[in-house]
Amino acid sequence: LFSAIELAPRDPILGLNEAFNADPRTDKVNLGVGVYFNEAGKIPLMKAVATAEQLHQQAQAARGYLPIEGVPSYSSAVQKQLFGADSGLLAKGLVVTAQSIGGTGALKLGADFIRTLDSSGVVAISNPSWENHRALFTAAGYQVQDYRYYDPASHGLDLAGMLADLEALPERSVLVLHACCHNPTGVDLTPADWAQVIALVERKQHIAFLDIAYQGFGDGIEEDAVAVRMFADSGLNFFVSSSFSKSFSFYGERVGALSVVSSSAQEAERVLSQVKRVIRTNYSNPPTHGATIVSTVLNTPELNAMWQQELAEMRNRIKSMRELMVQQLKDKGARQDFSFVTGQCGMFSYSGLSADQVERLRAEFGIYAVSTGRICVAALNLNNINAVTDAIVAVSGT
Ligand code: PLP
Ligand code: TYF
Repeated sequence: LFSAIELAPRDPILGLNEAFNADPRTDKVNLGVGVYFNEAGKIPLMKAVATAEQLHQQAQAARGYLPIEGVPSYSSAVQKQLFGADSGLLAKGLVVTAQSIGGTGALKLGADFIRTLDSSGVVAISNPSWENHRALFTAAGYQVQDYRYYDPASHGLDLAGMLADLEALPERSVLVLHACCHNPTGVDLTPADWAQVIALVERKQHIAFLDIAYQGFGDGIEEDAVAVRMFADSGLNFFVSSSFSKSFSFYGERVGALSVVSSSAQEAERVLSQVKRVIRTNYSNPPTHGATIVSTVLNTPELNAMWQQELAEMRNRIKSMRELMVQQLKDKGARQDFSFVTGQCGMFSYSGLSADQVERLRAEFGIYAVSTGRICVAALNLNNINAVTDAIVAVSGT
């Protein structure tokens, strides 16, 4: 049965993680995977999460099956975070939300549901994008194309290229749009840029699928929702995949959500029934623990405030690491100008380092980054940053 089966390629980023773990060097640094590490180099257990977990342990709750679409109080908290507590769409019942197995699960639910709609069958993802976008939509039966996004020369957005490529797609194509903190580049659209994208989506009848995996890592929870809020104001039907993996430091709990915006409450009810069908035929219903904890934190004012404070500290620590990195590289006489790094947003920086330079970082210094030059700024700390900037100067020349 399996004699002709081929070895599947490794996920480039998760494969890098395995290589890092197998590296015996004690001073190794992992800037590969997109995970937030605290100043001690550890994945934090947030205090708000630990408190909610204690409450749940004391409550000794039974573990019956959840509804197919998940914990109701979780979904309503997700909706408020994405669309705003005073959203007119929520008041009118236009948004339905299903709990999902992480943000990845939300993308897959959306992909499977959109296959049943009248779409072009083409999905457009940014060049570059999170690699799993391509793999996931290909596996779900779509033809995946790139749209221009990052301009290496300016280290910024190629808006004209992006708009031209979105324009050239067949009508009713699915557009995967990073709502904030673009992975891997750290380059985002401004509200004025989003307005142009929204007008184009409307004209071409494209199907927008906003992926928001880093809400709160850019400028703040509300600020990072600007794209979602602008799409909401446009009156378009669209999809949002969201995740608490990063913002709750909850990677292994797999807590995400798919939200769909419809034109009427009746339509929303029919849409939810179809999303539930996708869930039922995949895994029946979602797990209880993670979403219950997130719901408790978001719906308990003191825990919510505690969580927001912790998330702000994480966001600010990343920003200070960006600044220190740029300063150190300048002070150490790096030939390249790295000042663009402070303008990038979220966990990542597209550093401009070449694949050869990244390979030297790994081989000579035990510093792991993605071969595209993406580094996870959220993995830098005061103990490792000196070694990292020394090594970058060494491989990039002075
Ligand atoms: N979308 C983007 C852009 C991501 O970077 C990630 C990160 O893992 C995800 C989706 C998936 O998140 P999750 O780990 O919650 O599945
Ligand atoms: O881009 C990253 O590093 C994170 C983590 O298949 C990740 O989003 C990477 C690859 C993958 C799943 C998660």
